[in-house]
Amino acid sequence: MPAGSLLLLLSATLPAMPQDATSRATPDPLTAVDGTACSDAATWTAARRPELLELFEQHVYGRTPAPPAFRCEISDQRSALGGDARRTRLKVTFHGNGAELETELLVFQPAEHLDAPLFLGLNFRGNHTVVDDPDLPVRATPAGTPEGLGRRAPESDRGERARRYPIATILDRGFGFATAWYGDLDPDFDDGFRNGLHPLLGAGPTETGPRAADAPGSIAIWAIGLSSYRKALRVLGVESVAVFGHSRLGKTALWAGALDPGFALTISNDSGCGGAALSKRKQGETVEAITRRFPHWFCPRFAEYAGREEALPLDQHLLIALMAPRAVHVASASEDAWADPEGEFLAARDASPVWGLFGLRGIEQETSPAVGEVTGEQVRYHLRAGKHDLTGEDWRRFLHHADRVFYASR
Ligand code: GTR
Repeated sequence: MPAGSLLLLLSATLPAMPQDATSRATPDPLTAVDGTACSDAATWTAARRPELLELFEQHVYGRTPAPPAFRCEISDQRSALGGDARRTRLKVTFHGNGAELETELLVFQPAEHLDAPLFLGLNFRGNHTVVDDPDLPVRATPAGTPEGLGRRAPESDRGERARRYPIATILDRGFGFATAWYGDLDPDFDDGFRNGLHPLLGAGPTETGPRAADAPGSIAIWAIGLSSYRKALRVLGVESVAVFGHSRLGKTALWAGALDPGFALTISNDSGCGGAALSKRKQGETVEAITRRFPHWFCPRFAEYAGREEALPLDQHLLIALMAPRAVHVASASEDAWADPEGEFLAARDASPVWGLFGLRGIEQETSPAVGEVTGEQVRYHLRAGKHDLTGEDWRRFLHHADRVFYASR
């Protein structure tokens, strides 16, 4: 019997598969807006990639301002982790439009391998929360709120988030680690875009009326900051960088990876709506829910799709596709329904055909791996048991993937 008839017979006799497993996210990553089929890597890169970037700029994150000017200064460099690491506090001062913004990048490098590839990501509560180190200044505010701004965080915050960042293990595995507080780049509340990098980039409030529908939100600014930090790391001899982020910072890592081909590996952890999860499924957090609570993360136009996701001319699998042919890793947690783990898997799966054009393998299985399992190659997905969080198990998967990307011969 020809394969086609078998398929027909099967579909006639079996109950319908759940829609997720059979249907593909739309639009098709390989068909350009004008209908051109992109059947080779060169056509995809020349025709499809730029229009996808443009779609995300217009409808989700906002247009990307020119990269900000910055200067770097090593404010403190010393041995750490019992001599196994060199720890650097790099002062990165952005300037533009007559203003300056001072930020700090905290960098750990294996002492014997200073040009090691490195994981770069933003953190939620300040560099002093990432590691318990009495020599680090407590300089971030307790939370990105108007009330918190300018208020010093308590000493007890030191190392408060260290469990999320297994720095010693990361270094032991031959990688560096760098992080900066996201609130330095743009405080995480809606202030009309007067603070953070927005005014320096000419992306602040307008005198003449409402912001343009495609004016960049906070995710865009955090992503641009990550790209600047990647470049700043060259001062310390680092050339190969993986960008990572959890939750809203996972959304940010994806947009940073999409914008900046300098990131060899992009890691999204539990990024959910506006990150790796498909918007049109409307599972967990919806466009309405996210733009109501966090309008400042996105460009104003994204809110127009609240309750009408089907009208979006894109979906988040196309954001993942923008990483091609570089490596991308999407991680979900089984109890994190708000981030729609299934929608994150489907987006990674449906981005994967783009890697095929480059002779690379993405995710080939139709259905999500079981809890505790991983799937895929250059596009990889894992589903951890448990809640919305960044855990040792997530890092074990990221390190394994980074081994393949940066140390293929290991
Ligand atoms: C939630 C938000 C999510 C996610 C999360 C986080 O409140 O709904 O989109 O970004 O915050 O960043 O922790």
